[in-house]
Amino acid sequence: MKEQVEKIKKEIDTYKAESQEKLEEYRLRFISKKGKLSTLFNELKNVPSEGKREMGQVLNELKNSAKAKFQQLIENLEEKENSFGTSSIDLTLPSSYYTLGSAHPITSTRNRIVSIFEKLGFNVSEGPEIEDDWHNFTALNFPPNHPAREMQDTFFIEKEPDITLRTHTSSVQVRVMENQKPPIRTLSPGRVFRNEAISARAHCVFHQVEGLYVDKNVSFVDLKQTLYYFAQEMFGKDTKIRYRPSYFPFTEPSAEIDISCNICKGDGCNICKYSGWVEIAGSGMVDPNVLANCNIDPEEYTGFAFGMGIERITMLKYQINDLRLFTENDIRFLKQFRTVSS
Ligand code: 2NM
Repeated sequence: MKEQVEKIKKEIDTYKAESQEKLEEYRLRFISKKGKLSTLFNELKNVPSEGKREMGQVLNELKNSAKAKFQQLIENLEEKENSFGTSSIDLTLPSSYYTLGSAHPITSTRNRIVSIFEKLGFNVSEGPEIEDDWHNFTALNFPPNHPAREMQDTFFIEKEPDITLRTHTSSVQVRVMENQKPPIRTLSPGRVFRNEAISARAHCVFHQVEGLYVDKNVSFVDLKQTLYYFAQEMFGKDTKIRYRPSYFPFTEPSAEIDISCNICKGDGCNICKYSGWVEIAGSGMVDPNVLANCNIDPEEYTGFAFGMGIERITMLKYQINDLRLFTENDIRFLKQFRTVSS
């Protein structure tokens, strides 16, 4: 048995592993459960008892040095593979392909809108999606019998007639006005909910951005210039803008804002229904009642506000003709938007 030990010792001492395969071969041959050392340990029981102790020690030493040698072989091989020139890794091969995700078009439009208004000094305010009647309707000057307060238009929380899913993000701005003194320049992007059947043009969950500017001497001119700047930044320098009189409970006077159709450049197409203009937002001067409801003195301060649908802006910008595409998560649709969210 002694000769066997000597022979294996020599084999181990002279073993060289130039590759992973050789390294594995070493492990299998010497130190695995079926390796030569295990076999020797099994034979220990046949050694006469006077020599057993000594032989046990010899085998243990052999086992330790075999393991130490294994570590040494691993280190040598790693060093060899990492050293430039002799590396088994081919640095000239093309790198593996990264599949980067991309922002949802609604997210990138939201970010784009926010960054345009941030340049004008607007900050971002957010608020709850589940609202009370005061913040969603009453403070915003909706009369008690206004049709928007009906079940067909608004989602009410069951058995809680006072609690709704917000139908616009103006509710966030009521909270800002209640908690903050003018000057206020704030933008409220967020999800809103209306009780509507889903179609190519309507959805019960969609996204809005509302803007609010309250200070001394804020006028309709400020509103016009602000939204003109937005339209040009969002849709290009040759974008024209027009205002049509309208009505909202929370603004007086109120106006709807159209931009020149950026698809046909005013020549007429089915997006603008051959009018050359497309609607992008509603707006107006904040009704004095709304300011008073939020403890802002309407004698001292005036304000303008506007609201737009993020889906609508995205559809106009990318010529998307069906609102449902935004929520179906069809990867072929989403992959067309490579913009990474900022
Ligand atoms: C719109 C149109 C016009 C609006 C009003 C307010 C607030 F809180 F100041 F009263 N926020 N947003 C507003 C005004 C929203 O969306 C079509």
